[in-house]
Amino acid sequence: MSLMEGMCKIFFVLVIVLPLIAKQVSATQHVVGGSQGWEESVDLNSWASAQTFKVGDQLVFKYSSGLHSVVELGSETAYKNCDLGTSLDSKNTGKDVVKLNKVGTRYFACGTLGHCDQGMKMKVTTVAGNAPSTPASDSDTSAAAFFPRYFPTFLLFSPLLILYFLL
Ligand SMILES: [Cu+2]
Repeated sequence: MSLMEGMCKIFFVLVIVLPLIAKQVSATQHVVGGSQGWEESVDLNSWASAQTFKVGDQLVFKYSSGLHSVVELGSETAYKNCDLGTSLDSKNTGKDVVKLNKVGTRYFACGTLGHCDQGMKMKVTTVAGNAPSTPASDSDTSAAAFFPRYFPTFLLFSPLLILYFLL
């Protein structure tokens, strides 16, 4: 194998194979409320319950800046009572990104007077990165659960690998 050939193969792996692997395991961006965005008219908790939020994913709140805002609340009680006074964080750019960096439940509400009471609030539960959306027992986190998840990737790569060794 010539040096040129070797370099071509390395180039192939770096440019074609690695980005595909990276894409497969990359985080998901969830646009809150779907196409309508962070709006009073959207049933935000219905939207949220249809999603699977994994550690590393991001929430993107899209709305008209000045009309709404995003306030993160620290507890279920604050969430239930729309107690915005004890907020953990507040954003108002109209395109706010929140990273879901750990497993657990987080609470968001609109900071505009009256909006939270009208139902503009949402609860988000984040699960572990490679776990299914329902809590898994220890046996489920083994190769048996891992393999089906990554099987499409293997299928995708096998022709590429065969091609690679034939070249
Ligand atoms: Cu609002």
